[in-house]
Amino acid sequence: MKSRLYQQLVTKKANGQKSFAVLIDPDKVDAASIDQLTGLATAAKVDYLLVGGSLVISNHLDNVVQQIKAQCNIPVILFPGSPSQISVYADALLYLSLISGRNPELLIGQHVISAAAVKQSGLEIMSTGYMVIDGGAPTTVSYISNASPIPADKNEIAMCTAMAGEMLGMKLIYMDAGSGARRPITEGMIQKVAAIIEAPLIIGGGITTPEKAYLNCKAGADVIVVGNAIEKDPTLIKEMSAAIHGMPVNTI
Ligand code: 1GP
Repeated sequence: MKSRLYQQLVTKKANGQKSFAVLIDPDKVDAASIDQLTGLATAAKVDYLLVGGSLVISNHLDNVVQQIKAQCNIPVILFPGSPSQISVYADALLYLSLISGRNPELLIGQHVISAAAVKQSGLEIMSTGYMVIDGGAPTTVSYISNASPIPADKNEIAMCTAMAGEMLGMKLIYMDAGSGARRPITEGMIQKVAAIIEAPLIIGGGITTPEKAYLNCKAGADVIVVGNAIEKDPTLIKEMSAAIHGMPVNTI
């Protein structure tokens, strides 16, 4: 099984190198905005482009991924809300199991249904313990998943959930306050979870400022995912990238 991007994440973690992933919602882009985003992302040295969302209505995932791949060399990682969101043109797939919830469909059910197609896709599969943390408002992921998020102040629950996911063999842990979360995940929770696991830790949901991205990295996040804030202001990519990579903005 392919493991290039996963190995890269492990090496970066060992070297204390942080990564910046921009989330692209296929419903919210067209040819012109993809063109602009890939240009800005390349210039800002974005590490990964995540493509997907909890609810994707449009039917042009393949086109979106192909256009991104034609315009830049940044690895494209699928972040699927459902088994239908697979494109063989991507580089890898976050194979998410919603370990913070108790909805069997999102823990294992949908995986069984899509397993053959996922294997045949030839994508690099990255098993990911996906943990939704309460972000202060119902988000699409919390509604669609029909599962309660982990309360924002229950660090112990987050720690034990991440530990269990890792011991079950999940290679990455993704803590997400949900797209557009009012309250992003606290540094306290990130710190506790990062200290107890070895797997690379992905953090996202409601990160709108470079300062917050920087603090999350300092607390132990390995990959910072930003979607909404960049949809609203794509030029934020540069400052976010500088903050995450620990470099002055003018050197990017
Ligand atoms: C959501 O973590 C991602 O799944 C990104 O969230 O859109 O709020 O940046 P935002």
